[in-house]
Formats: sequence, structure tokens, C-alpha cells
Amino acid sequence: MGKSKGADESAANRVQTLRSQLQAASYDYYVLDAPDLPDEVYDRLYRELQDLEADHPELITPNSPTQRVGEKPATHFTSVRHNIPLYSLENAFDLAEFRAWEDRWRRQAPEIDKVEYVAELKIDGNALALTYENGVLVRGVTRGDGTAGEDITPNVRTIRSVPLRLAIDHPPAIVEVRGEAFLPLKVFEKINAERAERGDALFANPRNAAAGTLRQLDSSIVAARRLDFFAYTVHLDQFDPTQMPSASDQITTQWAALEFLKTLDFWVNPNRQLCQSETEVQAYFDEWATRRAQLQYLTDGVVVKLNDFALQQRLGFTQKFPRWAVALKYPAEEVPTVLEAVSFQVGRTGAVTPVAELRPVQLAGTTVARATLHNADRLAELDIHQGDTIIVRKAGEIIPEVVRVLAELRPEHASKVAMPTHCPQCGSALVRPDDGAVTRCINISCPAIVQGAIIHWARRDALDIEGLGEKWVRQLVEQGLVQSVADLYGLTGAGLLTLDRMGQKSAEKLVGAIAASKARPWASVLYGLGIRHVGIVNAKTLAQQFPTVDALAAASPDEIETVHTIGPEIAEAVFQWFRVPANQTLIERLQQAGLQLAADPAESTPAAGPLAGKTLVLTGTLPTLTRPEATEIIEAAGGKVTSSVSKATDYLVAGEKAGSKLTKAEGLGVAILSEADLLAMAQGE
Ligand code: 3BA
Repeated sequence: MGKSKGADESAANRVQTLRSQLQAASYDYYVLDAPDLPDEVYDRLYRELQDLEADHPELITPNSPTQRVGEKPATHFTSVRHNIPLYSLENAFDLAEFRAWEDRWRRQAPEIDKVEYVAELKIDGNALALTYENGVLVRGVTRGDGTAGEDITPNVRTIRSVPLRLAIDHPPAIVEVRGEAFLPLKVFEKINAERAERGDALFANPRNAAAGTLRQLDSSIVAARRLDFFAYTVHLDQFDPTQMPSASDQITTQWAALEFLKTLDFWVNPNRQLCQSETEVQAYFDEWATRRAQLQYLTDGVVVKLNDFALQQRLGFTQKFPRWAVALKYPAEEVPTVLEAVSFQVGRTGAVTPVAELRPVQLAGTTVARATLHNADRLAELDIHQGDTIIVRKAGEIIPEVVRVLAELRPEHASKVAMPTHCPQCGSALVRPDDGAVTRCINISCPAIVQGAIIHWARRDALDIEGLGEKWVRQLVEQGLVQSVADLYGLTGAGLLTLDRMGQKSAEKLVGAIAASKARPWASVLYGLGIRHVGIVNAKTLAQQFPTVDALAAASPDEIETVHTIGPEIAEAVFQWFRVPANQTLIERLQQAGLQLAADPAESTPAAGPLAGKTLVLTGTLPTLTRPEATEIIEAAGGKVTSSVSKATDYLVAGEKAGSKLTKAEGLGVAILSEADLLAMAQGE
């Protein structure tokens, strides 16, 4: 069946719409450094246009975004034409797309059997082209639209990792080096912190911050911002990449080109790899999927290039891409979706957290339907409205967050989301201290607070009450059987049987688990009380220094603060907790119920063992141990665990996604241990 005229007309309209949307987005992105349209949306629209044009070749025009490389640069700096255009990279979002790319080039070179790929990390920065005449840096130009970019030479000169003079004796007359300028994550965070302090708009990500920095007219500001640069392409004497650097050895492969760049004094990313097969490429991609989290700069994928220049030359380029290279992208950590509602959660401390209920989206490999909006300040800052299109991000942490609102896509007459004035759980008025970001319900009988307190009490590292999960706790509180953790110890099997779906066996087990918790040590009880700032580490420290609850309850803030690692804020929180009459009653009742509110004398003997006298700090996610498990092992070996790195720290045990503590420890020369190192040392090896 032929296509109707009507269908062609709507295709033509759609092509028009897509082109203008893509052009506008491209301008925002490349010229204004203000990407309003998320990459994912852009990619989707772009693909739709590509597909439509494939179906209707008569609609293709020379100025369609699919036929050009991008937008014209802005006017601040002089526009410079690139002698050799900077192509784009074709994206592959999964293995199937990578294979399709491979099949395509193989059809063009059918006799090739064994192949060598160079796999490079794809730095999430800004491409620059640097020209050296007789070995001296004369020009640094942004990629721009790939045909022409902006001359930002003074700014490029401030980048430490860009040599001002090439480190070889007889350089070719003209050398052009290309690579990626980027902002190290720590610098990015510092810049944004400074901007926040001044009330300036924050950079959305390090790439935008780097782009903004490169386009600063005042190069002293650029110098202060410490950009860096990884090189990955070298063109010698303008046009022929295979031409020799001197009369000696030819450069005939990408690998050799990278090595050559190093001899010129450029930074070349060390994490590259020569791969002999698709399987090896896949393994490299998988390996860096996790390792990249440890890098001090962002990467968004892996660039795979055919190593052999002769083969590269044979394959050549399409309108936009080299056929001999592809970017294998990692799943996005930031995606757009629609806000369906905002709910307000009340935590065990009474803190009210606004939570965005989202149209579910795939984000970094998982489906996300909720994201935190943090607090009232953040809510106001985002200016979020019902039905808004928003960007969610999976940061290093597990909980996704709303990073930004796309106000231009807001439905008409949408109403603004505001913090509630009363607790959504108990209806009492919420308070917000002048000095804090947190809005709280301060009704200690609020069911949300009571439930949260009980769930915390039952945690494995607190009172370790197995089987006391959320579904029982909710019912216990709703039915008025439990109003504080002390009530747990009065529960009977018969009482529990009144709960919906509770059986005889489960009821007996639960009563048994509650009774068993009376044997948990004083430190666990102290942690279970849920005093603000008293996590498991602080609870253990405090329990050691104050071997009875009476000693701790009688201590002044100053006395509490004398304990190593306990700061004034913690001391004040502990002191205040014991001043609340309801808490004093709670302690009395727990004492009557037979809980351990004093240290077992056997435990206070001085520590011995392979880690005796050593202070350790834990950071990041360890491969097999949880924090409490690692802490237990260290303490069993006589060591002490504290929360922050200082000169007094003997070892830092670092796992994945170790952040500032690792940097600090490196700076102080503190020895770094892996989990395996720790286990060996704890064994006395
Ligand atoms: N390699 C970006 N393009 C890259 C030379 C080709 C290329 C990239 C790359 C085209 C990275 C597109 C812009 C461009 C120089 C064109 C890399 C990275 N290779 N490692 C294959 O780390 N971001 N980007 N830059 N020419």
C-alpha cells in the first residue's frame, strides 16, 4: 500500500518541527553553554528526524541538523575555521548498537579478520584544537560547530596540562593536537560552592562549568579555575596524520599517536587499552563502568577506535562521523521525566522531606519512580510546579534527586508546590528553627515519628530485633499497642495475634526476638535511642567513656565534648536529649524492662590484638563488609574506628566511591588499606 498524501504532509510538518527544536537546542548547547534540553531528549528527537528522513529522502535539506555538525559560535571571541573539521562521534547505547557499527565497517573491509581497537575513556569535557607552529603554541580553538570554533588562545595558555612548547628538538612546522579540556570534580564542586555563596546560578555539571570557564574573557579567572586537558589526536603538517614527526619513525596507529603525544609532553589518559576483539572491548567497558566512579573527572563512555591508520583512511567519514570510531555510552545518570505529585515524608526525627513522585524512568540501570526534593529551601529554589518536567539524577548515593526543572515545558496554570504548614501524619503544626533547613514535626506521639523510632530501634546494628518490619510496626502504632519502644517489652503473643495476618508462630518468634534484644550491649541501646548525631560509631565511643546511662545523663555538654571525636554539636544533642522528661521516663521504663544500660565490665579491659592502639577510618563501599561489620572486626582486633581523617589516623580503609576522606588521607600521608588488607592485618598477618 502506497503512502497517502496526508501522511507525507504530516511527515513534512514533523520534520520542520524537529529541525527547529534541534537547532534551538544546539544553539543553547554550543553557543550559550546553557543546555535547556537534556541530552536524552535531544538524542530522541534527533533519531526521530533521522528515521523520518530515511523514510522520506525528498525532505532532506542541506541545512538539516542531520546534515551539519552543529551551530555557529557566539561573537565574544574571534571565530576561526578549522583546517581539518572536528567530526562528531557516533553513539552506541548498548552492545547491539556497537555490533551494528562493527558490522558496518566490516562490510566495507570484508577481508579484515583480526582487528585491533584502541579503547579510550570518553572524557566528559570540551573538545579543543591546539595549533603549534615550529613547536610553539600559537592557537587554541574550541570545537564550535566542528567547522569553525572560537579562538580562546589566552585561556588555553592557562591550562597546566597544555604544553606551551613541544618537548622535542625538531618539531614539524605545524602540529595540531586535539583533545578534551575538563574540570576536575573537586574544582567543579569548589566553583559551585563559591557561586552558591554569592547567590550566582550554579553550573549544572562539570562540562558546562568547563565550557563557561573556557569562554571567560578574563583569562586570570580561567587560570584560577584549573582546567586540565587530555590529548587524543595529533595531526602533523596540517593534513596527513600518518606523516612522520621527523625523518625517523612513522606513526601508523592510534596507539603510537598517543605514545607520541606523551613524548610531546601532553597528558594522555592512562586508562587506555589495546583490544584484540569485541569481547575485550566489552570487558574494558564493563571494568570502567564501576572504576570510573573513582576518577577525579567525569567520563560518559568509552571511545573505540580502529588502531590502524591505513584502515581508518580506507573507511573514511560520513557527513558527520568517522566510520572507524564509535562512542559506547554509559547509561545516563540524569534523565528527564514528569512530576506526578509531591508527597511529604515524616522521618523518625520528625524531619519532613518533600518527595517527588515521578512518571517512572530508567536511570543508571534502575527504574526510578521517586526522588528526594531534600527540604523547604531546595523546594523553593527549584520553584517546582505540579506537572513539571524535571531532571532526576542518580548521584553517587542511592537516592535519586531532582536537580532541575524545565520551566519552559510547564503546563499552563500549574500551581506551585509548597511545604505544608501541618504534619501530614498527625496534623500538628510544623516548626522550622531559624537556623536550620529542616522542617519538623515536634509532636513526640506523631505516629510517623514513633514508627520511625521503632524501626530504627529494631535495626541489626541497634537492638537487632529480627522480624519487626515495617508492616508490623505500622499496625502496632496504628492500633495503639505501641507508643514508644519501651512498649515493645510489654507485648505478648496473644496481643500480637490481633494484628492483621499475624500467625501463632510468627507472634511467638517476635516475642522471643524482642526478649533477646534485652541482652544487646549498652552501646547498641544508646544507638537505638536515635539521639541526633549519635550514629553507631559515636554511640560506641560514648558508651565506652560513659559506662552507665546515669553517668551519661548527668554529664554536662563540656564533659561529653572531652571525648575524642565528639564535637560540640553532638555533645549538645546528647545533653538536650536527656533533659526531655519523656526521654527520662523512657530510660526508666527500659531499665525496668531489663535492657543493658551499662557496659559489661568484661568489655572494658584495655584492647589487645594486632590493631591495638591504631585508629582507623572507613570510607566508601567495601566489597563484602558493611560498615558495622568492618567496625566489629577492627574493634575485635583492638583497633578504634573514628569518623574523620586527621593526623591521628593510622589507616584509612577505602572502598568504592571513596570521596574526600581518601583525598584528605592521601594529602596527610595516611596509609590506605583495602578490605583485603584490613582482613589480613586483623588476622595479624
Ligand atoms: N576521543 C573524544 N572524537 C575522541 C577523533 C575522533 C574523536 C572525539 C573524541 C573524531 C573523549 C568528538 C570531537 C572531536 C577531535 C573531533 C576521545 C574523546 N575521538 N577520547 C575519533 O575523551 N571525549 N570527540 N575531537 N576531533
